[in-house]
This record gives sequence, structure tokens and C-alpha cells, in this order.
Amino acid sequence: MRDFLRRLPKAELHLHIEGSLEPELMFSLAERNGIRLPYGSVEEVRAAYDFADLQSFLDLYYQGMSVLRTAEDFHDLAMDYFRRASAEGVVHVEMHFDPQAHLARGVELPVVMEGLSRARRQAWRELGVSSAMILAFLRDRPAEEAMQVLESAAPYWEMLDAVGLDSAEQGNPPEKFAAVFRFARELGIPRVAHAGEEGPPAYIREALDLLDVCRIDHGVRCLEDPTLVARLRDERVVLTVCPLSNVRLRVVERMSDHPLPQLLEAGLTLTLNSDDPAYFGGGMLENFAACHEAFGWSKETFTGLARNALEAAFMSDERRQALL
Ligand code: ES4
Ligand code: ZN
Repeated sequence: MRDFLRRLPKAELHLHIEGSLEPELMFSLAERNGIRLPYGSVEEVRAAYDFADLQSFLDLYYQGMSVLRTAEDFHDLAMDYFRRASAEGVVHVEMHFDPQAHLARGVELPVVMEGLSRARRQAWRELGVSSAMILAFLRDRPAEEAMQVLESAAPYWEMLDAVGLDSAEQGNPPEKFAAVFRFARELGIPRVAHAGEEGPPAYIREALDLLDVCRIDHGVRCLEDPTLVARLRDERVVLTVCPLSNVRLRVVERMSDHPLPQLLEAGLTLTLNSDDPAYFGGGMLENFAACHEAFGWSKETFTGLARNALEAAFMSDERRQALL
């Protein structure tokens, strides 16, 4: 089965590129940039990845990315991930990236864009892996700051496949970003948002009604609201579910408690994703394999989930036809 899951052409729709930073690369970039890390070894870093909730992860995630300073760093980060993903049978990667987390450290948007863009071209040329860019706003920062980021990204609007909304969900409802997402819509930029991971089903509704998103990242808490589930099913809203992330951030206690079987049974359009593979115990293949182990799904189920991702991906119809 693992071989089948590896060979299955997979598109990843929910990945934070900063969350793909493996401890080994963290150390080598720290050395290259003369940055001191609060860890003595790769093993110590991995041992620190024991999270109580989303916020305890975010604290280490923002600390880890402090080693990213130059365009070359962002290039190396993304190429390192594209190589690993390609070896797992991933053919398309949509990467969220967090400009505000870098601006706060004095790293300007052009540095990030140059490094990631160069890696995307190289991944396509050398690995045949296509990719997309999702500029994510940090929802625990003011909406005015997000608006400034979107305005300052004007030279890159054409390169953005979507804007997204991530970071600490509780107490930061989608409504807070209605004006920012309205502006993105006026610019013709598609929209996605994290909702219903730690936050309530009402945040999923708000993301649909106020942000006009085409996908919900996570969305697992929709099950608490049957009317919402019916709407998501009828409107074929894509949920980008991240099983290992949900276990590591204690959204669920263990894989066997994960609501994926109920979501599937409800007729929702689901995809499987890794979220932050360096922090949550593995990439796409590990997430697929964990579902097989926990739920015993058939090859047809996995083929269907992989197909959902290809159908929902931000890619040219030509590329999609070649992959479907
Ligand atoms: C994130 Cl809300 C959330 N979940 C997982 N990874 C993230 N990176 C930034 N925000
Ligand atoms: Zn995420």
C-alpha cells in the first residue's frame, strides 16, 4: 500500500513553506547567517516539538524561521522541500508563506519572493513539480497591517495564486479581514482561509460569507454544525484537511479519533495535506499512510482524495489535464 500511495500523483494544497524547515537545514542556515539557536543539536530541536495546542507550535515556528534572512535561504528552504515532496510522489505544491513574520524581522517581501520564485522555477525544470503561491495574512496581527502588506505586494499581484489567512485562530474571526479580502477580490486574486481548526463552525461560515473563499483550510470542526455540513457538501467547498497536524496540535487526541471518516461519509470534498511537515511528523506520504493505518481506506478512496486536490488546485487546465 505504501508503494501505491507513494506512486499516486498527489497535489498538496495546504503547506506552510516556513513549516517545511527541517532541523538540519535550520542549523546550516543558522551557521551561514551567524545566528545562535536555543538548541544544541538536531535531536534537541525534534524533542522540543511536543505541542499542547496551535499557539505552542506557532511560538517555535516563528522562532525556527528566524534563520531565514536572504533570498538564497528562501530558495534553499523551498528546494529542500520540493525534493522531499517529489520523492514522495507529490507533483504540485501550493505554498502558503507569511510575509508579516519576515517583515517583523526586517526581511522585506522582495527577498522572500525572489528566493521562492527561483526555487519554483528550478523545481519545475529539474523535478517536474509545479507550484502555486498563497500569500497568507497573520490573523493575530491588525487587519490594517494585512492591508498594507497586500498593497505593498503590488509588484507581485500577478504572481499570487491566492491570499490566505493563518496563525492563531481563536479570537481572530474571519470578519476582522473582510476589507482585506474584498480588496483581494477586486484585484481578481482568489481567496482561501484557515477556519474550523481550533475555531468554531461560525468561523467557517464567516470565511465563506465575508471572505468569499473557494477553499477552507482544515474545517474539521464543521461537524459540530449539521446545517453547515450540508452547505459545504451542496456547494462542494473543498476542505484541506491535515491529519497529522491535527494530532500533533491536539485538535484530536489520536489518529483513530480523527473525524475524517465522518467528513467523508457526509459527502464533503476533502483533500489530504501536511500543513507543516517538518514539525508534525511527516509530509504527504506520511499523512496518506497514517490514514491508511487508522481507517483502512481502499486504493479507490485515496485515488478519489488525490483527484479532489488536482481538480481544486491552482494550475493551468493544460497541466490539470496532463495529471488527471
Ligand atoms: C499556521 Cl494556523 C496554522 N496552522 C499551521 N501552520 C501554520 N503556520 C502559520 N499558521
Ligand atoms: Zn495551515
